[in-house]
Amino acid sequence: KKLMDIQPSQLLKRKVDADDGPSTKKSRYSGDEAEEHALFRGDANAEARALAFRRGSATLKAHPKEIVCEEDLKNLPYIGLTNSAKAGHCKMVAMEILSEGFSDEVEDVLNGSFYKSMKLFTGIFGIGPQTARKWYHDLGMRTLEDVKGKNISLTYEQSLGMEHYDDLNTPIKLEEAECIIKMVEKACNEVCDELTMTLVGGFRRGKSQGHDLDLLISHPEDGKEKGKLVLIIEKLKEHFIYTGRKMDVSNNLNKGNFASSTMDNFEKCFSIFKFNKSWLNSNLEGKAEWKAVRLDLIVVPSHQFAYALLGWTGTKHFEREIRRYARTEMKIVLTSHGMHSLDTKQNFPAETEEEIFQKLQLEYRAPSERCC
Ligand code: DCP
Ligand code: MG
Repeated sequence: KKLMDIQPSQLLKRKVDADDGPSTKKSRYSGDEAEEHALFRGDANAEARALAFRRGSATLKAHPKEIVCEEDLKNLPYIGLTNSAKAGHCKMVAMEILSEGFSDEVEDVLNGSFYKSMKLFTGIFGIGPQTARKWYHDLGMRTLEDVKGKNISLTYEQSLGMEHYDDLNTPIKLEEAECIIKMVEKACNEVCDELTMTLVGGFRRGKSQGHDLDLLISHPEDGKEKGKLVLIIEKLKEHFIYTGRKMDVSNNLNKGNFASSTMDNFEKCFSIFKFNKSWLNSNLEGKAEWKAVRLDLIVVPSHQFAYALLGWTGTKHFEREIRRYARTEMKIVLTSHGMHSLDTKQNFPAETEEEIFQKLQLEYRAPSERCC
C-alpha cells in the first residue's frame, strides 16, 4: 500500500512523515536538489551529472501514471530506458525511494555541510556557485555569519544581497506580482502608450509564487522600443533599491556554447524593487514597511517578440531541451532572438509561439505544460 501511494511526481520529491517511515529520517528527495548539488560541486562532470538528474526528474514529473515498482521504471527515458551510468544512477535512487521511502545517498547530500552552505551562499544576490565554492573550500566559511565576519570584500550587488537576504529568499506571491505589474504597466504607459508589457517566467507558466518577476517590454513598431527602458526606470525610481542595466553583450550569440544556454543579448534591467506592504494590506497604510523583490525587465523588438516570449517563459530545462531538439533533429538554431537553419543560415520569422512550434514540427505546448 505504501508503494501504491507514490505518485510519479512525488517519486523524486517525497516526504516521509513519522507514521510512514523511520522517524529519524525526514526523507525528502528531489531531482532538482540532486541537480543543484552536482552544479554546486562543479567538478569535471558536474554539468552532465546535473543534466542527468534534471532529465530523470522531468521524465517522472511528466509521467501520466503511478510508478509503483521497478518494472514501471524500465521504459522511462533517462531512467530505465537509457543505458548509461548516469541514468543507472537515477534509477538506483528511484528504486531506493520506492522500496525504502528515502535514499541514504540523498539524505547524506541534503544534510551535508557542503550542500547546506552552498545553498546559503548562492542565495545571496550576486553570488554564483564558483564564489560560493571558494568561500567554502578555500576560506572555510560555512554560514552567513561567516560571510559577515570574515571581512571579505563584496561587490555592491553582493552587499545588497546580504542586506536583503531574507526578503530576496522569500518567494514573491502572485498577488504581490500583480501589484508590481500594474505599477510597471502604468510607468510604461506614461512613457509611451503603445508600449506593451508581458508577464513571462514562472508566473506565465501558472506558478503561484516565484523567486523573481520577469516582464517583457515591447512596442508594436520595430525600433520604437529603443531608449524606453531608461525612461521607465526613471518613472519608477523611488521604488527601486537597485537597477542593474545590462546590454548582455558579454553573453553574445557568437560566444561559446550558446546553444546550450538560454542567454540572450536583449537590453535588460535586473533590479531589486521596493514592494510596499501597504499596497496589499490597508492596515499598514502610511507605514514604511516594505520588502525587497527581484524584478527583471527585458526590452524586446517586435519582430523577435514571439521568440523572446518562448525563451523567457521557461522552464530552463524546457528551453534547453527544445533548443537541443531543434538543433539535432531539425538542424535549426533556436534562441530568444529567432531561429535559423544551421545549413543555409536562412532565418525563420514568427509572430506567435504556435508558429515556432509548427516550424519545429512539434505539437504546441501551452506555458502551463512546460513545467519540466
Ligand atoms: N532566462 C533567459 N536568460 C537569462 C535568465 C533567464 O533566457 N539570463 C530564461 C530562462 C527561464 C526564464 O527566462 O526559463 C525565467 O527565468 P527565471 O530564472 O526567472 O526562472 P522562472 O521564472 O522559471 O522561475 P522562478 O519562479 O524561480 O523565477
Ligand atoms: Mg522568474
